[in-house]
Amino acid sequence: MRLRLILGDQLSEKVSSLHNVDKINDIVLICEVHSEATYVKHHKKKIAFLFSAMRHFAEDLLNQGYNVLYTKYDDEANTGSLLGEVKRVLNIHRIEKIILTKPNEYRLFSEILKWSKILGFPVEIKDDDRFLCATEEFNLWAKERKQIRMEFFYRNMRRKYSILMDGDQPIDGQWNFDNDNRKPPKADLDIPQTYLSAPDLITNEVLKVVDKSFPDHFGDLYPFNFAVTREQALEALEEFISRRLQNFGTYQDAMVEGEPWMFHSHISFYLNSGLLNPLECIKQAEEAYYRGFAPINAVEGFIRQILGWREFVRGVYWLKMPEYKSVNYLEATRKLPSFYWTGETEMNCLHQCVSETRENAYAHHIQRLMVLGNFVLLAGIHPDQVNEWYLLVYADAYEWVELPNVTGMILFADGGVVGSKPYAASGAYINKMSNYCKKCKYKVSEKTGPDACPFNYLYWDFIIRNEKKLRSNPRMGLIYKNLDRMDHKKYIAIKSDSDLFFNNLEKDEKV
Ligand code: FAD
Ligand code: DLZ
Ligand code: SF4
Repeated sequence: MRLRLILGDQLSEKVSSLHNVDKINDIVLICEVHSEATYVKHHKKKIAFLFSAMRHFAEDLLNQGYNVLYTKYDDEANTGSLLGEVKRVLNIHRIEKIILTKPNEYRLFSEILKWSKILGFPVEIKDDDRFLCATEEFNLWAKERKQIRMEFFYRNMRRKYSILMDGDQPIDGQWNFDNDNRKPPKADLDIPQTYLSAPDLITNEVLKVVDKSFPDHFGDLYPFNFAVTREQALEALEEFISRRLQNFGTYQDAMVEGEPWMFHSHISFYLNSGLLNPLECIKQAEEAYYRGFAPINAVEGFIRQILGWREFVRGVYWLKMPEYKSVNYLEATRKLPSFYWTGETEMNCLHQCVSETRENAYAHHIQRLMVLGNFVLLAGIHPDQVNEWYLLVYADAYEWVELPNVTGMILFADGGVVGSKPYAASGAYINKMSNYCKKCKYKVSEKTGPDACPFNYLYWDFIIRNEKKLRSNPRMGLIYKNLDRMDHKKYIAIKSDSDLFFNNLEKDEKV
């Protein structure tokens, strides 16, 4: 008899820990535990989503004849930790071996590596083959290069899986159609509603538990409409393909007040927890292109996110951990402003993005990168503070994907592993790609002074502050030429506006 432990983000019958399972004799253990629910204070919706998805998955396995042991969060005997729950099973059943799929976070992986010694039991950790690029394969690819870049990794992955390929060339003659994917939002965009699923009995029970047990966690628990089963997640995917994929590329970078979901897919929660498999999402999008249902810029753009970015950041995570967690190339030191929790700021773009994050446990990529991320980069917030925030506010957040996006993509704290230069931008970018500035107290057209958009002077303050580290970056040359030509009066105004802004931030005054 073997004990097969399934973690909350491994909810797939095809997960490697279930390979060659003996349905009758082996025990499948799934448990809701305090340690995993609180290692950061996850958004309430994230906990509710995972607990409900775990319960539905366990029920599904039971119906198929598996021998499932399930620990509910409020079970009296619940020890509160994965190790404690495993020990409870070992005390009662004659187990020969524990089998699990490698956890996707370094923290838990290193803990579990010690189990065999602690328990005096064999523990077999199998690779997570739900990803399309094995960590060894990524490490080999990275080792052969002085510098790793997502674009070249992605081309290899397209070839490997023969996705959107014509022989060994990309179809339509281009690997990447990003130039067509930067349209600002039109005024009369007709944006379809996101997938909504009504809570059933299981979900309602979970919602009560979360409401009662995690009152001090961030975020709104209600309304709760996530998919919680594989069938529902497949419906969500199908809705995306049929209703939003056509416009995914064109408006990929656009932001509209009151429209948190735009034309994105909203499947990251389901992919990262195992309800959806990455290749099936890629294949469905590819098929939509071949059926003439969606244009190449949309389909290629969507596929690049999953086959390219998602696999690339996971590769970087395992390549660079554990050192990656403590890098701080730009030596950022400030603490995260309180408005990242409350949304109380006069900067309308940040107010909108924080409020939507609190309501939905979701923000789309450009909100995460160019509004929320841009601000913490320009303001020099310490990477630990930023990482903690991103890891707990989003329902799709796990360290393997969150850390490279935060430390690498938004903060440039890795000195250029994930991106070749910082994604710093002034208010002009946000104004071009959104309608947020229209209702803002600040004026995006003003560069300095009390009414000026803070992104405008903070952008130059960032460039000045980090000159030593960034001037030699070939992609920053033009920016530093502009700085050299800057009028002295403007330079002084930028410095004094920024100092005043940071002083107010420090005093926790409303900015
Ligand atoms: P779409 O825009 O529809 O994209 C489709 C899929 O592509 C996503 O579901 C996701 O699986 C994948 N994808 C897209 N961009 C990325 C990326 N940069 N890295 C990895 N996968 C990507 N994604 C997470 O899944 N978890 C996180 O914790 C997370 N944290 C992020 C933090 C920051 C600072 C930034 C800039 C990005 C982060 N992302 C994260 C990536 C991306 O923003 C989300 O995957 C995306 O917003 C999820 O929404 P969607 O499913 O509608 O995505
Ligand atoms: C995120 C999460 C939460 C909130 N709760 C649980 C849980 O109670 N039980 C569990 O097995 N997993 C949970 N998870 C997911 C784990 O944190 C995740 O498996 C690790 O972080 C590795 O990616
Ligand atoms: Fe944001 Fe500046 Fe626009 Fe206000 S003016 S919404 S702060 S970019």
